[in-house]
Amino acid sequence: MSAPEMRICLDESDLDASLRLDVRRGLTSHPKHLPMRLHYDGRGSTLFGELTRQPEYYQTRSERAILHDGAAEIADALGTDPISVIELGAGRAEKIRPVLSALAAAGRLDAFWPFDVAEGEVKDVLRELATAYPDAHLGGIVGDFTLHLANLPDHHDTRLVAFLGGTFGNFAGMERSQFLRDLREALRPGDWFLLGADLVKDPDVILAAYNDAAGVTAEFNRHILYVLNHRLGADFEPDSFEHIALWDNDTATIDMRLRAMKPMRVDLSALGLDISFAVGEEIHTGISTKFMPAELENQLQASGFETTRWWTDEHDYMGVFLARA
Ligand code: AVJ
Repeated sequence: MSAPEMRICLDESDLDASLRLDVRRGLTSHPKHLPMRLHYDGRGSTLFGELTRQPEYYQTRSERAILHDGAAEIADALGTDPISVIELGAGRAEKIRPVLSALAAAGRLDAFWPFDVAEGEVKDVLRELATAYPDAHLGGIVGDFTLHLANLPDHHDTRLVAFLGGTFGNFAGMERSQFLRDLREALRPGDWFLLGADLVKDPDVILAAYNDAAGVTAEFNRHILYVLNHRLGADFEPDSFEHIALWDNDTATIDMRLRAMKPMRVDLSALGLDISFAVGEEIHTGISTKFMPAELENQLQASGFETTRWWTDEHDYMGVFLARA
């Protein structure tokens, strides 16, 4: 078996440069802010895994149930042609597996391409999948799906781009529309888009998912300060910041912050920055928007997709939408 093809759209120096730029820009803004992606280094990913196992965090288990129960229907809805699957933000490619297996069982899995920022993780998951899907062409894309969608592989068959886990909700409104337009632009008529999205529901259920009783979300949120200490030689005291998650009913959005519990001055030596915090001052660390199905279908159609079908779980907590370019 030849080594999987790798498309490298960014490398460690690019990641380091964007880290430094985003942190400098975010911590000298008013209000201060940091990009959510910085949470996900090794420990951050481990903490996130623990977070998804908290009883309050419904997203992962709800979407897993939808994809497990609906995989055969989704594969059928894709027609009868061989399919090349590309998963954006694939991680360990656990979320898409039921669909890969349903296509492989029907002899229709032509190729699978995990797309993620971490080259090592992409290579690891390709090694794992070579055993599970020996007849599929495997390749990896190392990139940022907000910048590198023009690099999607093209085996001249029908493509399915999957974007699961509710990460779509982390885009701000304009970014979301831009992402959908860029993706539609990168696809051919007849290609497919499989989108996992968190649905509007009782705000108490949503707030609990971002404030679990065990405090794992709080630890996950504070972890971004450990990342800055480690990567930029900062001297944040993470325990002097309180995890805050607010629900904005008008925008159907969870808004996460870290609130300073005392006045502080933080030295970010690698950036030559000295940042002060007044007591109560906050760092915005990310949003997570929830969707009404009809609203999401409208957004997809406005971006040049036709939504063909969508599936949900027994509680109507999450939605998996299949749209055709
Ligand atoms: C993995 C980005 C979808 O926004 O719900 C969970 C990340 N942050 N709790 C989300 C997260 C705090 C999660 N996503």
